[in-house]
Amino acid sequence: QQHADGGGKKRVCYYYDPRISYVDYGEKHEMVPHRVAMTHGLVKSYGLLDLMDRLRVAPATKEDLLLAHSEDYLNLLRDLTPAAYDNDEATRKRAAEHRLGSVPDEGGSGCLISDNPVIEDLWDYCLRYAGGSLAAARALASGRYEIAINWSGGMHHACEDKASGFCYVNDIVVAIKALLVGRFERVLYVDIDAHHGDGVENAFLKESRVMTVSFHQYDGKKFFPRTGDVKDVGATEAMYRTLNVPLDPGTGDVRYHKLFQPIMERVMDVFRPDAVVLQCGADSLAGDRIAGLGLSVRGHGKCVRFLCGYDLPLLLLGGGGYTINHVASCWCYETAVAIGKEIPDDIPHHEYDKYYQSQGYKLHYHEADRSNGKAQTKHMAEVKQRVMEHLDQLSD
Ligand code: V1S
Ligand code: CA
Ligand code: ZN
Repeated sequence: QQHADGGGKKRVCYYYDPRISYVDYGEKHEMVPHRVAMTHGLVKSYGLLDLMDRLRVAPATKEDLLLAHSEDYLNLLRDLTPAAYDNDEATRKRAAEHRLGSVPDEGGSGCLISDNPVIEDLWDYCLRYAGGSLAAARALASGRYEIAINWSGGMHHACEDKASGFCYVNDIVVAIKALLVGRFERVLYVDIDAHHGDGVENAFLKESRVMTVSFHQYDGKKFFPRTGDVKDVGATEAMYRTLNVPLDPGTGDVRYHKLFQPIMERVMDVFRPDAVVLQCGADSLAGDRIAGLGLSVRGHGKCVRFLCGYDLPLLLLGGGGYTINHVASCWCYETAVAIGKEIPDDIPHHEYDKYYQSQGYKLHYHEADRSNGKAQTKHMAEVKQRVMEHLDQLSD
């Protein structure tokens, strides 16, 4: 049951490792880890660090990552350096087998820009962001905290032996497995990133103790990773414990929540999780550089507030988000939602405040509505009906 007040004060812990924010995917790449330092700067400037505990933990180990990945793939990630990649043909071939480095486009465009580049300190980066999510999961399992946050996690596309969509290791799968061995019988995974949470979905397709629900942009199989059709509901052993909610480009707050709230209420009723993991990818915000959904910071945060309203341990993770000032505004606001503290719209003076000039130094920026009214309403009603029918199967 939801709390009537949508939450109240909870014990919150937070992971931030400054080393992650120096990671460089390359000049033309859209993934900018510095956005996590900007989020931290904003969180600090609003005084939120005093209202939660900071998790200071060692990076994950290779053994931890074996919860989600093959040993062969982890050995490659550990040993791969830009120098070996540039100078050795055999290394390039092996990397390509695991979708690392410049893989020619499927369409044959000849484009050599890589989704998953071989970057400096790749292994250290993986161990640190996964270590944060693992520590956060363990903090929840210890019972000391009700909410745990790692904005540098949420890398939902990585597969058992392949990188995908800017994600090298899947910290979410590692964290969920830690929750399952910790003390939780059933774990619910909710993914509000604009992309389909395919890596997490695939990892738990046959696991009836985990339910995965992804809301994502979906336009006729053109948008990465081209999966997540409403008809995809998982394998026989755990049928209907996979839910996909495809959304039209331009979907804004009102339409999003016409689906999110009733679907999540029903999921909570029929699955009755013991813990919840929420991937808060901020590329579902209006004005993102690569995705086309239209949530406001309040609309995105409403998903967090809604799930905080249940009396369940909650793990909040980052994910996508490519307009970095919007991302930092959103994750700072959601940190405040988790703590149960109202924060003013005016961004305080701090070391990164110049990044917010284009949004008038306000947390709640405004973007033009790009939605296409009627067509969307009809399609969304159909999606909602299909998803509710799947949930009826689970309740039988
Ligand atoms: N959409 C998109 C997009 N843009 C890029 C990209 C742009 C510039 C670069 F320098 C490098 C890559 N790649 C993509 C997508 C992957 C999106 C990943 C989203 C990740 C997440 O937000 O869900 C979670 C962190 N990749 C593709 O569309 C694949 C290609 C088909 C096109 C791009 N080229 C580089 C690879 C093949
Ligand atoms: Ca999603
Ligand atoms: Zn995304």
